[in-house]
Amino acid sequence: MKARDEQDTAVQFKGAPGSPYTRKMLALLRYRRIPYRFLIGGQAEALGLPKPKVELLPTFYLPDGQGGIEAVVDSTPLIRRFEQDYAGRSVVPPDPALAFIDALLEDYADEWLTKAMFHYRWSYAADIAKAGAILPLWRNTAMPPETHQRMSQFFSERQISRLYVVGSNAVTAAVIEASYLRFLDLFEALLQRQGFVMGGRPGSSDLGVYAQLTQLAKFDPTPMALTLERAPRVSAWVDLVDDLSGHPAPEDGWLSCADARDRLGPLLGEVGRVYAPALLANAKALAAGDESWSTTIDGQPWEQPSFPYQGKCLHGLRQAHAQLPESARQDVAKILAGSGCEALLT
Ligand SMILES: N[C@@H](CCC(=O)N[C@@H](CS)C(=O)NCC(=O)O)C(=O)O
Repeated sequence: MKARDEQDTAVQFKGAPGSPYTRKMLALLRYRRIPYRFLIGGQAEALGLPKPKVELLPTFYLPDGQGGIEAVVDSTPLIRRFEQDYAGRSVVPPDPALAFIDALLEDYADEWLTKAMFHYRWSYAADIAKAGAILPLWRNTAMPPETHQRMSQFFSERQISRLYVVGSNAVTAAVIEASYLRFLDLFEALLQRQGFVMGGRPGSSDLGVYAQLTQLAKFDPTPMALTLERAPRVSAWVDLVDDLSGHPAPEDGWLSCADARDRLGPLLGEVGRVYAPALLANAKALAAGDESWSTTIDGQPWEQPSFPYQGKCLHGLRQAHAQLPESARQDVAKILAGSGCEALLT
């Protein structure tokens, strides 16, 4: 009888190991000990599950409140929905100021670090060859060789043609790579002081960072070699976060607001150096109706198409900041002072 109940209560979702946001949610479900059913390839369709409005991985199949099932995408709001739906082992710090910093760093990982992930995977021959070979097989390891060949080619060409979407191009490549190396140095230094971005237990920012590192540090040959050589602790950390279902999640494990500036200041400085100017220039272009924009990031030229989703990210951060109690806004101001991230909030 028990097996049937667990099957019914398990949250169902579709994803792929090569999708960083899929890995983000897998790590969340394991850490929070939420039973899940992981669907790959065409399994969701075979089960007659609904299609999401925007086909993105991961896709969750959740109650729609009218007795039906709806297809839901986007890891950041999903993490917050599961904070409501499931009790215990929260990944959102109880301190509102720290929760805001956690959300900002999650966004940096989801929307900036992912540029390095996509750039390295579809810019270098060794990385293109490996991703092209493996990604289709993660949908179905039993596919015939000719199908595999065809899908490898199709997938590689499609993704290479979409590099411009994340802003990876000849102008920006050096900025992206330099930013990733700085991130590695900063995170390697932080891991010598604490086990997670959010202190002694993981926050949603840890899941965001882990998500991109599952590819950058553990799959794509070029950044993987760079990461191992330059940041062995970062490489080791990814393996630990793969499955934190056994982590004690101590109530007093969260980083204190008092320590946040000292511990997270350098990383927030990197966010202010690269992600804040990108978000602001993108928002300005969207407001003006421009299809693309150019600006200076890290003292170098940057140009890319306008990205409506990142307009929503900035709006979401500003809204979350505006809803903070006055004392928490003051704490946030202290933590962000001089990082360059303050510009996001004015
Ligand atoms: N903001 C979304 C991003 C999801 C996303 O972009 N997923 C990628 C795979 S990692 C995807 O489905 N891309 C569209 C495609 O490749 O067609 C999240 O956090 O879940």
